[in-house]
Order: sequence, then structure tokens, then C-alpha cells
Amino acid sequence: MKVALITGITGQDGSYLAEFLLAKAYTVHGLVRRASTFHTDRIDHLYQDPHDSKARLFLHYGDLADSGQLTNLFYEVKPDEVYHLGAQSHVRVSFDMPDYTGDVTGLGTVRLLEAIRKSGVRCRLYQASSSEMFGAAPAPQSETTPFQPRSPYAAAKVYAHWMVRNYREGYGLFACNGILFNHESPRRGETFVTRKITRAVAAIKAGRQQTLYLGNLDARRDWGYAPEYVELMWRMLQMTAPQDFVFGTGETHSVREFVEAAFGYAGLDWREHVKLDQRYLRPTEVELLKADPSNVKRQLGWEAHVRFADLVRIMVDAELETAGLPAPGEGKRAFDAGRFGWLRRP
Ligand code: NAP
Ligand code: G4F
Repeated sequence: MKVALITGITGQDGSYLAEFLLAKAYTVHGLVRRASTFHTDRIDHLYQDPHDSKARLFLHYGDLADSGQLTNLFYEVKPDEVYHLGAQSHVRVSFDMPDYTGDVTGLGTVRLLEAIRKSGVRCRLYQASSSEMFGAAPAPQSETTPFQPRSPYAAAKVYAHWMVRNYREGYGLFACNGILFNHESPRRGETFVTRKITRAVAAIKAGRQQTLYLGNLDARRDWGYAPEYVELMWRMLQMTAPQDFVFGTGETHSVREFVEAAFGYAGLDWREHVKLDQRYLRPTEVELLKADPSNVKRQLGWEAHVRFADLVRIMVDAELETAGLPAPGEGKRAFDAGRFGWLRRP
């Protein structure tokens, strides 16, 4: 039975990955930030009483800003596989908190690498790199596209990315960077644009909200479905040799297209509800992200199945259901027909 350690287990990807690995009979340990309130709602359905001898999910307080506890964790848990997903992951916030973002997202990765090296634990590492690192680089972006980061978040991720390669080459660590394009789900953080839009659609339908304030509607992203992406993280660590991969759908859509699709699916006219708020504009924007996923398809046989229209439907259906409203259900059908037997909750 393999042992995995996940940083960022309370986040969107961490929660799906924990679910996926538990279904594969892994023992899963997760790093959780201490807070004065509970914030484990994404993994509450996976909770197991640690006193139960059959328990396979264990949570540990710790912080990427604290190297001592990270190192202790490696001695204690001795993981076979480490999935490093913890980060200050919000691009807009990184402009307001550049040094904090550099500390947690950039240096936090180095603290983890050092914890592995100093503890001497032999494990494989997955690092959550990001398509945001491509920044101003022309699309489509692949493994060979040079990074041109345009935010403190992206610059911190570039640092983390290269440090992972450095430890791979310098210390022989089995470490892989997954350069993921945007991936979304009903568990996406509420302030990222897709979830902000789908939540607003449900609130407007329920009569609780009239207006949705957004920033740049022209930016284009390659949006995929998060559960598919966590499966690939695992597959990367099962390879015979470590390698970095780009993964995305290969399609690109504007924020405006997402808005149109989400409002339209719920029978609303977005023009009656969406307004610009300058606060959501960024000092520098990444205008166009579109993956070239040909390498991952060739080497790992991976290809995104859930495409833009189904992703929008999955997210809007989930939001309407949570609001106690009738949902068209097309997203649910796309989801049910999918390949996600391990998912216990969308
Ligand atoms: P997310 O939902 O924002 O989750 C981030 C996780 O990091 C949360 O569990 C958060 O804990 C944890 N965290 C934040 N600061 C921490 C600290 N100081 N110490 C320990 N843990 C900390 O992000 P996500 O969408 O799941 O993304 C997972 C990873 O992939 C991130 O590294 C992100 O940057 C990267 N990524 C995401 C995408 C995407 O489209 N989703 C694309 C490319 C790369 P709390 O719950 O306590 O906040
Ligand atoms: O949803 P977003 O905040 O995601 P963004 O900036 O692309 O970053 C996400 O994807 C990255 C991968 O490329 C990850 F590394 C990162 O951790 C995160 O998960 O914004 C998407 C687009 C941007 O162009 C933004 O300017 O939507 C635009 N946008 C327009 N109005 C907005 C809003 N974004 C947000 N968050 N809120 C708005 O009101």
C-alpha cells in the first residue's frame, strides 16, 4: 500500500486528488494550515476517524512558510509520493501581496525540496507548475515555450519550477513539473472567474443578486475539468523517469464566452447583469493561454474529455442544485457518462 503526502489538500485539486488516491487504496496524508475556523469542507466527505485502525486519511497542521514542521512531516510520514499543490494561487491577489506570494508559492517549494533532501526519504515529487508562467509567450504553449511571467504569482511559480528541475538534476530526485492550464470544477475557489460567474448565475436565478461585477472579459483561457487533471498528476509519478508535461485541452475561450455560455444555459441574458469593476483588472494581464497538449497525448495517451461547453454545464448545474433550484441537468449527464468512477461528490 503506497503512502502519499499532499500539500494543499484543502484546495480544489488537493481534494480531488485525495479522493482519487484513496480510491486507489493509498494512505493519504495532508498538510493543513492552522486556522481558527474549520476550512476542510472540500474534504469533509472523505473524513475518517484517525482512531479507526482502518483509517487511511490523516491531516497534519503545517505551513509552507515553516520548514521545521515540513521536515518533521517527512520523518513521520515517509511518503512514497508527494504532491505539492499548496500555494497562494490567486493571480490578482499576488499583485497586492507579492512578497507573501513569493514566500509561500516560491520559497515554500524550496522548503519542501529541502525537507525531502535533509530527511533522506526516498520519494517521488509532483510540483504544480502553471500555464500562467507562459505569460506573454505566443500560443499555443508547449513544454518548449520559454516562460514570460506577467505576475508575482507567475514569477514565483517559475522559481519553484526551476528549483524542482535543479533538485532533479543536482540530487537525482524523481521530481516532475506539471504545467497545468486552468482547470475548474464545482469545487473551484469562489473568487476565480469561472466559479464567480456560475455562483452569480445561481444567485441571480434565485433572486438573491442582480449584478455581477467582472474585470477583463477579453482574456482567453484553456479551461479544463479538474478531476481529469489530478488523474494525470498521479500518472506522471508512475513513469519510469521523471519528466515535465504541459496539460490542457488545446482549446481557448474568452471570459466573455464563458459568461455567455453560463448565463445562456440557465436561460438568462448576461447583458442585463454583467458590469465592469476596474478593481478586477490586473496591472499586467495574460491575454491568451492555449495548450499544445500533443506531447502528453503522445507519451501518456492523455487527452481532455470534458470540453468547454460540458464544463460550463457541470458547474452551472452544481450551483443551481446547491441553491435548491431546478437544473437543466445536461452537465450532470455529461458528468455521469464520464470516466470518474472514483468521484464520490462533484
Ligand atoms: P487552491 O484551491 O487555491 O488551493 C491551494 C491550497 O494551498 C489550499 O489547500 C490552501 O490552503 C493551500 N495553502 C495556501 N497557502 C498555504 C500555506 N502557506 N501553507 C500550506 N498550504 C497553503 O488551488 P488549486 O486550484 O487547487 O491549485 C492547486 C495548485 O495548482 C496550486 O499550486 C496552484 O497554484 C496550481 N495551479 C492551479 C491551476 C488551476 O487552474 N486550478 C492551474 C495551474 C496551476 P487553505 O485551504 O488553508 O487556503
Ligand atoms: O479565474 P482567474 O482568476 O484565473 P487565472 O488568473 O487564469 O489563474 C488561474 O489559472 C492559473 C493557470 O493558468 C493558475 F496557475 C492560477 O493558480 C489560477 O488557478 O482569471 C481568469 C481570467 C483572467 O484573465 C482575469 O483577468 O479572468 C479574468 N477576469 C475577469 N474578471 C477575472 C475577473 N478573474 C477573476 N478572478 N475575477 C474577476 O472578476
